[in-house]
Amino acid sequence: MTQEKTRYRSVFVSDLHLGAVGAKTEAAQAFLQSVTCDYLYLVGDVIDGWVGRKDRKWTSAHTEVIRILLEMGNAGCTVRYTPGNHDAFMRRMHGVRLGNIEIEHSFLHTTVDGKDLLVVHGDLFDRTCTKYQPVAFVGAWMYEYLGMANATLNKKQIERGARTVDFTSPMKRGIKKFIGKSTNYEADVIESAREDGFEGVVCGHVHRPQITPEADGFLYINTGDWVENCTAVVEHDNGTLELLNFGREVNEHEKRGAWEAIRSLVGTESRNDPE
Ligand SMILES: [Mn+2]
Repeated sequence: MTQEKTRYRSVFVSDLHLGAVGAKTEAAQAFLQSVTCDYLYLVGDVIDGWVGRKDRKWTSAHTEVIRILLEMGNAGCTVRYTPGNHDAFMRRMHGVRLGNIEIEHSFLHTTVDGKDLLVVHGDLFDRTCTKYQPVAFVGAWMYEYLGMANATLNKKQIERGARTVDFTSPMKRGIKKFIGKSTNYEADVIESAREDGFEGVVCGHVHRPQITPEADGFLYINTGDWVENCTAVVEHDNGTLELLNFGREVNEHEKRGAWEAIRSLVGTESRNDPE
């Protein structure tokens, strides 16, 4: 790739769900190829082992993302991978270091201006995943099959020369919203990280991207996902944390490097719903 890369000190991404039908893998790939950083945090649910087991679902695009991640490690970037519930099989590898790639249950990331952040996927704070796991499994399958039904419909729409539609987004958001709200997810994550002495937490899991400072300055950061929102959190060289949201209207980042190219891969449906 000849395109110039955008440099950040750190990049945080989660919920790529490689292997799942609805994953915006080409967009994730374009994003990862457009950045260079000292630290790349993979904040869980990178590979979808719940729905991606069947061979036909794993495409060369998914393999390509893995290749890019390995390449970033080889190029000197410290890649830190904290698995989530969909890639929980990777948890068995905690403590493993493969060159510049580290796998752990969670990480401490200290920003350049000295803020101690806990980096963790966050499913262990989601009671549907801990106490009511069958609910989480059913939710994941519904999520997946809605995506497949929509893809089938759109194939027919294209054959007929009609517009493609996305009827699943509101439903999928609804499922995620229900899971998040019913378990007080954010509050539990914040409370736990604060008690452990962190000044902020970077998590994923609920597909709700945000950087929200609490009243006491504690930072709640959710990296979002590459299924619904296409988001990443970056730390600039001066320590400023920023949420990049490729699923939203083009904003001041429009002119920055690969923004437009990634957006064109994200899809065209408008996303006004902040969740
Ligand atoms: Mn998750």
